[in-house]
Amino acid sequence: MKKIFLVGLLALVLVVAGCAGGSSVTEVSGNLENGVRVVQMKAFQFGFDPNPVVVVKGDKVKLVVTSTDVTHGFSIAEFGVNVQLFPGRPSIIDFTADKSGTFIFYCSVPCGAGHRSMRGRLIVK
Ligand SMILES: [Cu+2]
Repeated sequence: MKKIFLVGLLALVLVVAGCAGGSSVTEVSGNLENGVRVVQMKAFQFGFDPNPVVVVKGDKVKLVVTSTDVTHGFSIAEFGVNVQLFPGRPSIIDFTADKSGTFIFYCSVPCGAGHRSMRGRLIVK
């Protein structure tokens, strides 16, 4: 009985969270500039902004990622991306979003206690 209550409560929390998140989750990130989707991003201990990053399948994507604190990395295995991010110096990451789905991007440079949780989602829709 208690378990059923907990499952019900969890479902309610998820519904409420889903409504609160609203359409922003599926809104395409950044701006189209000369046919390239440009997304300015920040990396910090321990996360990325924006998160998720949303693009459209077929987009030529240019991520401009700047660390606001220490040296981080930025990696998306499925798109062959792995670069270092130096504090205050934008790194430019170009790739074509040629497959749809949800992909994890993550910090690839040990940066402190929360390094393992420093990740986000790239949604290609
Ligand atoms: Cu890290």
